[in-house]
Amino acid sequence: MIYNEEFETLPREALESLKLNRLKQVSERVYHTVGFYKKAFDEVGVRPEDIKSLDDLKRLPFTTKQDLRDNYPYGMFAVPMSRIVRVHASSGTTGKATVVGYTKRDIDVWAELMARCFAAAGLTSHDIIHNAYGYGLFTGGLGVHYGAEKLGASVIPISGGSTKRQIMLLQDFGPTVLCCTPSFALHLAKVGEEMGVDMRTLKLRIGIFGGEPWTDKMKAEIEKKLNLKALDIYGLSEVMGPGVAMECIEARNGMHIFEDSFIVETIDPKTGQTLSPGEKGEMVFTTLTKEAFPLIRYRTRDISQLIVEPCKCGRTSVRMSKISGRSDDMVIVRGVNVFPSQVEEVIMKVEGLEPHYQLIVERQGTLDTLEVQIEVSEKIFSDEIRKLQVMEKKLTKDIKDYLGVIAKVKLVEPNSLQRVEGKTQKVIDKRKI
Ligand code: DLL
Repeated sequence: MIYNEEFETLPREALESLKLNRLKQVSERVYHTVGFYKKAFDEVGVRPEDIKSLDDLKRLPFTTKQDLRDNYPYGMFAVPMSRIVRVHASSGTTGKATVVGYTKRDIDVWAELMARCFAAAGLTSHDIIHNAYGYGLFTGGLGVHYGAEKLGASVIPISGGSTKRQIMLLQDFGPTVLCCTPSFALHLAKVGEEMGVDMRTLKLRIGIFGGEPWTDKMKAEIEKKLNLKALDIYGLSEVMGPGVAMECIEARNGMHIFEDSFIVETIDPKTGQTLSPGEKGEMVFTTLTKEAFPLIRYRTRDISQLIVEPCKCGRTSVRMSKISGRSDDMVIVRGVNVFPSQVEEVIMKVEGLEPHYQLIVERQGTLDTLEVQIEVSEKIFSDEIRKLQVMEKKLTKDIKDYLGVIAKVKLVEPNSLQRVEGKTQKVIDKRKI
């Protein structure tokens, strides 16, 4: 079903014209309300009135995650705090994280875009949605929640964790739809199996999974174990949250980008040059409808490619293929974004630790595991083993507190981590993603 016929099936020409009008408006607005953009536009010598065609977008400056951090927490907001009704923050980051704000209207637009996603997945008001995305600063839980209510479906706001209880509720409440990260879906399947529950006989028919990269192999496994159709949903807090793009049930081939709200570009991450549709590159988004936190050419670091061929579902928007990686080395461990630099901050506070460390991410069974290997000084390494263990335990706790992720910490000999041109490789991701 198409939720919003007016925008989702708009002929391309009309869509391009709508995008251009909205781009002009948003450029004008950010230039006059966000100090960062006034400066950034001035630096490249472009004024909002110079935007005469969609091609002129290329003349506008990029926005990066660092820009958002530099303006932490509210420096990029385009409205006064009195108009902000909600704040979210990017998962896994504390301290100078990425903080995003929403006006009442932003929340309504987001709910509508999420409702469109659910309709694209074939959901109706008769569906019961088990929402196991985390509720809180993470956009997953509340994003799905508001969209599901907007569609008129019934939501079970279970949030993350308590796997066994979730399995009980999946049996008792009879949800028809499962929303969570793909790795949690596999985890549910595994724990259910261990509990002796036949997860294939639940009423689930559709799964809406995203928030982290996943492969077609994972998709096939989830579908087999939970006996449902798995669909991909994409989004990021900075740009809105979940619901920037969604796979449709009819084609299940790429995620439709809601172009009346976002202009998408793919760029070469090294040169910043815009690529042609079909070429693989970094996804860049400009928001067209956001009031509180508009972004111009936001560099996501996510690698994908655009599909411009018309889709059989009737939507006229371009699609993006599954995310195939990231152009920086952020890793997502169980849905939490982990930056090597954050681990470094924890390490650097402890005496005797070397700034040489490595994050090793693996998938054991169905769950992601993170091991942090850190070189210690010769003196510490020659200490008795018990002392090292105490230190490892303390670091595990510090990392959990600071990053919100459980890591196994292993202190290793000086110079034992492999170096390439003098640098240790910060991330080794053994999951084949
Ligand atoms: O993960 C928003 C979201 C919640 C999307 C629930 C979908 C479902 P952040 O915590 O800001 O927001 O993390 C955003 O997660 O830049 C991607 O690297 C990754 N990501 C999100 N969806 C997908 C997906 C939410 N479908 C970061 N496939 C993004 C691959 C994804 N990676």
